[in-house]
Amino acid sequence: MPKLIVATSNPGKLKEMQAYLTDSLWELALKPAELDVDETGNTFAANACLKASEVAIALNCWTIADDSGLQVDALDGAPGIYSARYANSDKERIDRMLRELSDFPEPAQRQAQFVCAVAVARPDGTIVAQAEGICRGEILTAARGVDGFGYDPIFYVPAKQLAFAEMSVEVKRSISHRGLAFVIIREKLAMLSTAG
Ligand code: ITT
Repeated sequence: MPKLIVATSNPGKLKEMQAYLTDSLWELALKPAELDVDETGNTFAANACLKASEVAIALNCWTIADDSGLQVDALDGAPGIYSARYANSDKERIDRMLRELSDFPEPAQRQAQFVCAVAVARPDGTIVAQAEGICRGEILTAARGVDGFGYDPIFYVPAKQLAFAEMSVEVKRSISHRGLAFVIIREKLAMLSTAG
């Protein structure tokens, strides 16, 4: 079974990525914590490619990376690729988001989407697979639920009538940005596993 490095330092993301890659014919391994990549790209896809490529070269291993974030319509798409840098902790990021939307109380004014770009690099750093997933929803006026990570307690999906943090792992996977991106990337990884 070929080895695949999962290039993330975010424990919540890591848990989902590992769950989505079980039975994928790849043996998963973690990126060393000290190996960090500067996210200098202008898009989710560019940053996912940078992370996958640089970690692949550093370790000489097949690598998968995810770049994701929240785009809020009323904030012209912010924080977007800067979602991790929006504040210093999940709680502070959520508090800042609720503060910035305090003048927009109606659900119609709080429309948003999560985006996830995934990239797979060969050991020489060449990108060999990419996928993107989007999940539309709205930003709640107060946190709800205890599951998930990051912005999950304030991201509500009307189709499920639940916040991400109120969903089971299976339900979040079936509709989330990351779940959708991984449906595509799993298919590509299945084809690549024979070449690994
Ligand atoms: P790596 O780059 O090491 O993977 P990171 O946390 O820096 O970890 P990103 O740059 O992609 O990752 O930033 C994504 C931000 O969006 C971060 O604050 C996440 O917590 C948040 N995020 C991404 N997917 C999410 C999800 O499914 N639910 C809640 N928050 C999410």
